[in-house]
Amino acid sequence: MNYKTAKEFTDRVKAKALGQNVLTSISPGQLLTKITHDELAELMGGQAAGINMSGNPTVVLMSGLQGSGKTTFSGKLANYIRRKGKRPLLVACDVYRPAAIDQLETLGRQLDIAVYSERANNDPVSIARNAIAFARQHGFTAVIVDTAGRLAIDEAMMDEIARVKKAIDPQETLFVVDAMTGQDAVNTAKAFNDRLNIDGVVLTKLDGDARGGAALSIRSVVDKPIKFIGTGEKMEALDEFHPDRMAGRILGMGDVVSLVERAQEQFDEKQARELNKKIAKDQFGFDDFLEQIGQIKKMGNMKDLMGMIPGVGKAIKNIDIPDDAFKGIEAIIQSMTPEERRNPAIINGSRRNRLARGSGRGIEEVNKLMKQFDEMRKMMRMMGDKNKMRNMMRQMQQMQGARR
Ligand SMILES: Nc1nc2c(ncn2[C@@H]2O[C@H](COP(=O)(O)OP(=O)(O)O)[C@@H](O)[C@H]2O)c(=O)[nH]1
Ligand SMILES: [Mg+2]
Repeated sequence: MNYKTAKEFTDRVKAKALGQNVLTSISPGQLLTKITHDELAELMGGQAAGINMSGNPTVVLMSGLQGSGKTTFSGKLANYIRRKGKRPLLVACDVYRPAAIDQLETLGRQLDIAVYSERANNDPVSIARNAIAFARQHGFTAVIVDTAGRLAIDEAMMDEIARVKKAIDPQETLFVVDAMTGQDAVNTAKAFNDRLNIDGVVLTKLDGDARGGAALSIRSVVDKPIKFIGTGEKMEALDEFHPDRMAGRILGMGDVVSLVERAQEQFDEKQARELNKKIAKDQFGFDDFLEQIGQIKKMGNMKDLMGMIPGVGKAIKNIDIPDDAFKGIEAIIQSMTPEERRNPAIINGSRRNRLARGSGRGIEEVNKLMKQFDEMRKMMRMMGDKNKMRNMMRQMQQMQGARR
């Protein structure tokens, strides 16, 4: 990304982050991730940009280098447009390789979508023009023109596609680019946009390892929306481009963002302030602990929540995590008298035995909880630092959930 864009971006993230409340159930790092995510999504266009289907027929022109996925995408788009109620015609304007026409015709047969080609004609401009006339005559309401690409940008290719565009005046000129080409994609996008004034970008091969940083760079250099992404060779693998999902992918942060959103929904500022006061006065007791657990539980199913933490989702996929991960802790706390909850220091050996019997959880579990709680309070006292403490609590609670 260029320096100016990057600088503006970080300034915006900074400004937003400085004014934020840190919630009890998420860490400042997670909150920052969320802010960064939202700004990234904004940078990539905020909303998903649709395709312009006005015009009868709607004409869409494909452009891009060879191998970027133009022909594949043409088929996917025809399929997509048909689902939107149009009657599409695919047009083979890649006249340099007979195999290219075969490829499009195969796709057409597979999808049961008509393909227009002129094998004896090697002028893409007249083929495209003829195809539009053919579409009008035969009641096709959308025309998708697949073109030839070169391995690198060259003047002959640019000139040819510019002439095709002029001849058919499409509603949409799409630039198709392989997400795996990284920064090269930016230069190519710029070259095509300078020459063709494209309407949108299609980022293909996102089913691979590419994180999608190209989406950011392209957007900041050509300022044209990314409209679709390709996530496979199958004809169904066409997705509308959603800036927010792409931002998540670029950050590689699993679903931290939705985790934060849920926490923000559940967050009760007044409660949090009271909690902070108690901690400051070293009055954090089991009732408060119970309340915290309640807050976490409100956020949703334990396994779902854990799955949103980057790296954890996969690891716990096949592990059975009961939804009532806190059940034991809750049972023990509920067996305590109000005095014990307020002042855990009085919970001696005989009281512990009573709690174990009362909760039906066994003395080891009671001891474990007492120990954890004790450590937690020690930590709070020691640090007197609100943020660090919140982290600790969060970690403890997560640990507790994972172990059970
Ligand atoms: N994995 C994956 N492969 C793709 C995708 N789009 C296209 N391809 C493959 O990339 C290769 C080149 O695609 P093609 O449509 O022929 O590119 P063109 O030269 O621009 O017409 C083919 O093998 C396609 O199957 C995609 O989104 N994901
Ligand atoms: Mg092709």
